[in-house]
Order: sequence, then C-alpha cells, then structure tokens
Amino acid sequence: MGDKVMDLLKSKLDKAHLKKLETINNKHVNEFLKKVITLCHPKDVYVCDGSDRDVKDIKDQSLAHGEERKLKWEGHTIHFDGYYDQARDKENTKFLVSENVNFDPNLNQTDRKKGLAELNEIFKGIMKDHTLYVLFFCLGPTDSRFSLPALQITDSTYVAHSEILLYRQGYEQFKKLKGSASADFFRFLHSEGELEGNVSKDIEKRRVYIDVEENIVYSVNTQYGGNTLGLKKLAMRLAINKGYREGWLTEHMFLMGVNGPGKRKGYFTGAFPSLCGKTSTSMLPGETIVGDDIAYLRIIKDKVHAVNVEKGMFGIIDGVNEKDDPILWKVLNRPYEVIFSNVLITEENLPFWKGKDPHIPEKGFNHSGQWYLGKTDSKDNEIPPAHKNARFTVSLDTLENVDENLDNPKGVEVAGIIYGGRDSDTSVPVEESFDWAHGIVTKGAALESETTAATLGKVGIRKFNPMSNLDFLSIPIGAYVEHNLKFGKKVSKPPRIYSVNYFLKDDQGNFLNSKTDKSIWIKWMAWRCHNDVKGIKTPTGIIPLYEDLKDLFKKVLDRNYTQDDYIKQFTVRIPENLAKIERVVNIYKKKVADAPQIIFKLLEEQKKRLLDAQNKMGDYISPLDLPPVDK
Ligand code: SPV
Ligand code: MN
Repeated sequence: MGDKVMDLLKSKLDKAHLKKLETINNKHVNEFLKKVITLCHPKDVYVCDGSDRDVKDIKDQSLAHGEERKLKWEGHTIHFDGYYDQARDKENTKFLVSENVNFDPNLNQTDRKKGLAELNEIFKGIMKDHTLYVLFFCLGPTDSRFSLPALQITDSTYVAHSEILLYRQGYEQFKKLKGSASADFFRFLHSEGELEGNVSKDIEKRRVYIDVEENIVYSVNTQYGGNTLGLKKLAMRLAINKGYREGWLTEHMFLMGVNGPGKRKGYFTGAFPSLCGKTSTSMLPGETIVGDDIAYLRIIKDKVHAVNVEKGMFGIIDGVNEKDDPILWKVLNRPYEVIFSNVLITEENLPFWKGKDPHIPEKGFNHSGQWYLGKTDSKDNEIPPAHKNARFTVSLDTLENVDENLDNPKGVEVAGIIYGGRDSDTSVPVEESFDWAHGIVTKGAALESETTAATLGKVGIRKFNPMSNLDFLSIPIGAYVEHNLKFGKKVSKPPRIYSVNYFLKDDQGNFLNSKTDKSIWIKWMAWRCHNDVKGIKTPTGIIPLYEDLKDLFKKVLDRNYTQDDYIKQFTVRIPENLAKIERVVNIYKKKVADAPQIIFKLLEEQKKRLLDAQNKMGDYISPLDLPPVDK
C-alpha cells in the first residue's frame, strides 16, 4: 500500500517537491495527497516548505495566473471573488453526518455518504488545468500546547498566499509528527474549480462540507476567504469539536491587551458577530492586538489562557479611514504586503473603498468588472465601488500595535471576556455580569445581533447567535453552552464576563454612542477587573458609575461626558429586556433539545429582577436611581 502511494507520488511530483514530502515522511499526508491527485488530476504539484523561496514562488505565480494583480504600492495586490461569491455561503456549508449519528438539527448537515459521493463527482478532474499546492501550517503558536498542525491542499494561489500571511508555518512541526500512528492533524482540500475571468465559474456547485469524523474540510467552486481559507472558519468548526472532546474552547474572539495605570496590562477576548466592531475594538488606539478573529482558550495552572489561532488579519475594509484607523491606514497606504479583495481599482491603480476618501471615483474596475458610478446589476441594484464585505489581508507583524505575546506558546492570561452584538434597543453600552454562569447564560448564550453583509442574505434582521459562534458550531448548541459553563468552573477565579453594545439608538433612530467611545468601555472593564472602580447594580448586571466614565472620557479622549448622555445610554430598558428574555427562552425551549436547565433558571431569575424593578420604578429606569455596589 505504502509503496503504491509513493509510486503515484513519484510519477506526479518532480524531484525537488517529492524530496520535501519525503523529508516530512508522514504516510497520512502522502495517502491523502495521493487520493486528491487521483481524484482531481492536477496538472502538477507544488509542495511548499515555508521557505522564503517557496513563498516567493507562490506569490509570483499568483500574479502570473492573474488571481492577484499588482497595485500601485510595492507589496499591494488585489484579488477579486466572483460577483455572487462575496461572503460565506451558509446554505451550502454543511456537516457530513453518518447515519447513526444524532446531530443537532439546528446545524446545517447532509448525509455523510451522500455528501462524499456528491463531492466525488464535483472534484473529479477539477484541477486538470491547475497546479495543486500543498502547504503545511500550524494553528496557534508553534511549539505550544495550543498548536494544531494543519495541511492545506488548494489549487488557488490566492488561498495559498493569504494563508501564508494569516498562519504560522508548520512544515517543521509536520516533520516532528514523523512516524505518528494517527492522522492527528486537520486537512483541508480546496479547489476554486473552473475559472472564467479569474473567478470561480460553477458557483451553483459551490460546496463547503465538513467531515468532523475525519477532520477534513472540502471546499469547492468558490474563492471568498470565509469559504476557502481552510485554517480560518473551516478549521474553527473542527477545533470546536476537538476542544469539546478535550476540555478547551475555540471561540470567535479577538484577543487584545488593555493598558491600565502604570505598566499594568490586562488581556481581553471579545466575541462579536461579523461586521459588529470586533476588529476595530482589537485595534483601539493605545492598546495592543494579539488577534482579531479566532482564539483558543485553555486552562493552565488554574488560569484561563488564550492564543490567537492566526498571525494575520483578514479584515473588513469598509469604513476604514485615516482618522479612526491610523495604524491600519498606514499599512493600507504605504508599501507593505497587503492583499486587497473586492475593492475598486482606480485609474491610478490604487485601491478605493467606502470611507477612504469622500470623493468617489467615477469609474474603475471592481468585482463586477469595468465599473462606473451608477452601474446596476441584473436585479437593478446599484453596484457600489467596493463590496461592503471587501477585505484586506495582512500579517499582524506589520502593525505597530501588535502585542509582544502574539507568538508566546503559553498565550496570555485572560482577565475578561466580552460579548457584543448589533442591538439597537435593548442592552446598555457596557455591563459586567454577576458571575461566570450569569455571564455565559445572559450575555453569551443569549446573544442576538442584527444581520450584516458578512454572510449572504438580508441585512438588519435580529438573529440569535450564541457567543457569536453559531455559524461555526460543530456540536449541539446546548452542549456548547454547557461546555462553556463547565470551563469557567474549573478555575478558582474565572475571567469576568461583559457585554458591550456599540449600536444602541434613541427613539429617533440616532446612535447613542460615537465610534471612539469603545476605548472608554474597554478601559472601564480593565479597571473593574482590577477592582479599581465600583459599579451600579441593575437587574441585568453591573454598569459604570457616572463619575468614573466622566473621568475616563476626560483622561482618554479629552472629552466632557455629560450626565445627560450617561442617562440616555445607561437607562435600563425593562420592556426590551423582558422581550429579549422571552425570545431567547423560546429558542432554547423550542429549538435546543439539549439546553441545560441552568439557562432557564438564570433567565427566569433575571426576568424576576426586571419585573420587580418595573413594579417599583417603571419601564425605563435611570442609572442614577439605582444603588452602587460595594465591589
Ligand atoms: C467573519 O465573517 O466572521 C470573518 C470573515 O471573520 S470570514 O472569513 O468570512 O468568516
Ligand atoms: Mn470572524
């Protein structure tokens, strides 16, 4: 068997590439590659060992194929995804589930045998005109308890190049696996399929199928990063399942350092659905970034530690501007290595996106082809210059605010966990939970958010999204919540849990917060974690005292924060909070067969506190009328 595998590989790979595989000497890698070659018939095979030479080859080939084009600044390139391939395709992203397995009906799935047969058909001969790239990466820092080796096979140089920017090289780690009896690494197979004008043509055969039994994800006939970058949201689904079995967490979270008085720094993770301010929070001025999208959390010596699974950023570019995003601005407007996707190329060969400049170009080239102001698509919708979900990809080490612990194998100790969503009428801008279980249930598991452009479909509809992780769950929702609850109970002093809401509006529909206020909420949370400030107890948690915020606004933003603003932002909205509890309880009752009882218990207690307060003080309670807490 082994010999047959090597014979096939010898016939398909030239000597130099074969040698790179032989050095790794892993039969699971070889067997998987043989299967893929036999199925997909690539024209040739490129094995990337992560060396500067190989990395350069891949970037050069991406330009030569036209998957990326050069922009004006050295190092800047642009890639386009097809017009209908601009976001994660939730409908066609499915778990492959074996007949006898009882899988949560809330998670999109298909019969494993049928799914594999369908993939077999779709992948057959699909790479006949393409080079197949084999890449080795490591999820999490290398040489760490958090490290997970990952093998990416793709025929897209854009995917390969993006992953080189986004993930740590794992060739050395694969060498160390030598002789291991099991295929204890994640595998990702991607093909962009046939191209037309450099974009995937057979979009109706776009599939992302996840096989948690074998730790393999298949992605085909798509290019958009969220569907194709194996180590991003595809690996996340596998890692959630693995962490569940092994007692650790994979979360849709940024990870950042928040500077307190003196040299004190506290680390926070934050889970927000896509397009809700996750990246901009992790990039707040004066603080440091470890990661902006995915974190692994493990317990080390009675403390919760976290790492960034990635080492780069696949960030949303919409709205990025010089004033609000000075650090990103520099990277996006000087000669750094950046892959732009789905922005407009102007006549000066510069990228353009909404928010870059008030002056909108009259014409250019974008994801719809040649573009001019007023151009409409087949459904008569006006095509904006850049897609709302247009992105930039950079390595975090190009950012001047990158945290010193990015690659620390131990990760960083987590002081606080934040949950945030797009919520126009219910939650206050920042609030601390009473304890771990209260936070996990009422802030994490009860999270809702108004939809955005990061997935295909309508925007502006309130959606249930526990821990912002619903799209990526590979275990039943109830089990996932329970797993979170248990995780915090294993340590004597778990991180504090917060909610934030940047999207609260008044009755007239005006936002009650400005973009920069985020800095204040995060500083307040850091102060709270160190017992520097007291708070006010409301039926739903602990909120800041006016004086502390006033002090922080002055110190951090040099702004006078008025009591009037405070009252508007921190008024407890009882009817909206009650309605939210009802919605969430209903979902857990009707849809989540395995919902732990504690969810109902804690939500019921919260409801009772809200009703008591309503009886005494009415529907809308000013924070000034509520009592401060002792600690
Ligand atoms: C998100 O949508 O949450 C992202 C981008 O971080 S994607 O890779 O599409 O998931
Ligand atoms: Mn994300």
